[in-house]
Amino acid sequence: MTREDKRASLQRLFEETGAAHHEAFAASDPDWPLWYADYLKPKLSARGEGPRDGGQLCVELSRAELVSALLQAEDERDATGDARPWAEFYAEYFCGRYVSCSEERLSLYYFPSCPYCRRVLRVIERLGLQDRVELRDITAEPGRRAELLAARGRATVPVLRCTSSEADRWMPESRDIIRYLETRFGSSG
Ligand SMILES: N[C@@H](CCC(=O)N[C@@H](CS)C(=O)NCC(=O)O)C(=O)O
Repeated sequence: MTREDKRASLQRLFEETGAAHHEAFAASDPDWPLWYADYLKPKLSARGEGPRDGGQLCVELSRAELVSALLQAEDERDATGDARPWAEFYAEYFCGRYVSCSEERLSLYYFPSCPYCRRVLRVIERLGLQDRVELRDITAEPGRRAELLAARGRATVPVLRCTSSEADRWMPESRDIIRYLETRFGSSG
């Protein structure tokens, strides 16, 4: 499956989830992320085997992480005022965070005194990825900070940039980055 196939499939899955939720709750539901997470979790599983929905993401999300990601997607949609249909926005958001491409070049935007960055740097060292992940210190290289700002609208680090012929995606959140690196390059990956 190409990244675009996965994006389109995720969009269909979000649309399906929204419709199922609408059927279950005619009125608004303040706990919608919990309901969505329970509906989505088996269908998003990294190791799922469903012909249509299995293996959508490159990491296995817990229920709590899924709830958190749904809330963050909604927050980002609200903050950016993105006019696309919500399911399309969510699909792009989840793809950016959790779908990997083949033959990616990896670079980490960071600065040395940032504790979240240090957590990621320790994992890079532990997994022996020093030659695999290019380090881009945004305090030493203002051009790197400008790239980050242009791509994400904010200079918060760490961010792992994954570039391939298919896509150029920017993965924020130290937890996500660590899990991605461990899943892809660790002994259990
Ligand atoms: N939840 C984020 C927190 C990242 C964070 O707070 N980074 C700080 C540096 S330690 C930062 O970049 N602050 C500057 C900004 O947001 O512009 C993570 O775990 O990666």
